[in-house]
Amino acid sequence: MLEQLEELHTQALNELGKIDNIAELESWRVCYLGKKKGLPQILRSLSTLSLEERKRVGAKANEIKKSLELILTEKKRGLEEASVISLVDREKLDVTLPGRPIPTGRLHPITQTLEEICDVFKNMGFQVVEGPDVEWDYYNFEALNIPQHHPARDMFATLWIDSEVGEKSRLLRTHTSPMQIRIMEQSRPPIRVIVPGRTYRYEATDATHESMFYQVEGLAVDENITLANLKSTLFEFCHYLFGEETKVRFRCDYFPFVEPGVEVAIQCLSCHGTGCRLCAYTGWIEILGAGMVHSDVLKRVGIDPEIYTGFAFGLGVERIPMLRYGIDEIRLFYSNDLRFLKQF
Ligand code: FA5
Repeated sequence: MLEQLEELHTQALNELGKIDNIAELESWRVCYLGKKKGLPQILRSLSTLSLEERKRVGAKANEIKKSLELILTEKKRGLEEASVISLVDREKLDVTLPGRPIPTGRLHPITQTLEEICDVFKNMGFQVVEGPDVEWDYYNFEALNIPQHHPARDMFATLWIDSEVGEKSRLLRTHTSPMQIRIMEQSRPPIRVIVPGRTYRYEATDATHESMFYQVEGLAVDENITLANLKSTLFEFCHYLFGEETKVRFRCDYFPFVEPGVEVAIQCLSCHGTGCRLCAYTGWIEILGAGMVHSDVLKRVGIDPEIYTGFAFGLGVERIPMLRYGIDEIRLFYSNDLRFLKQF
């Protein structure tokens, strides 16, 4: 039996030498030191021996057991250390490598322009308000002196939501001017507001026309407001945005909800007035329509035109970055081409 123990000891040590991971080491432990196999099994058969032999074999078996337990602990520690070292090695960080840049978002050029426009008017004392994209026929047309069958409806090719005709028909607002009515219904003079927002028209697109575009509406109602106030406000705005030297053209125009009506254009910054694709070879780019609020409009919202007067304007937003950066194609703003958008 002593020989049997020696053999077991040698075999255990040989096998242990070949082990290089924790899972195999555990199998080895079960095999040689586990309760059912190996040494403990041999120790259980001691009862068949004489007292003398039992003492000797028992002492030897305990000695081997202790030696195997000791060597098992050492081997386990060694393997654990090796696995930590290899993990550290695999996950090692090279702190000298350059960091990965975090891609940051940016504001769309039209959003940037809207913010800039709002800032200019805020500095002049205007308040910013917003209105609904889906509008009633009443606000978009009727209340602005454009009743059913009025030829001015042709100026605004409309995307209708409801098919029935009448004040209660819904549409996608063709301009931000309906907000003039909503604001004057809700507040009394003095009024100074601007309304940035999306507008929609059912029209074929070209280099300077989109079917969805932004406008900023302006409205000022108070005592003694004159056309001179409108002109100075708009000139101030244009010079601030495009530079003091920029030529601004102020001409008569017709809109049923203002009297008189004007149109404001900027000399094309791309060709300096000689004519190019951006200005449709006219030398000028129209950026807004404006005028003095019509007395009928004031009466309709309960403001006395004998006491109060007002001016209003509606500015096309896309035309501004087009002029400033020489962009000759409005559709680029909404075609989601990152090569274009990343330049702003
Ligand atoms: C109007 O929309 C009037 N509501 C403006 C107004 C407001 C007049 C207050 C009087 C008082 P108009 O249709 O001209 O007007 O449009 C105003 C501006 O919007 C134009 O000068 C132009 O810069 C821009 N615009 C018009 N149609 C388009 C389009 N399809 N695509 C891009 N911009 C456009």
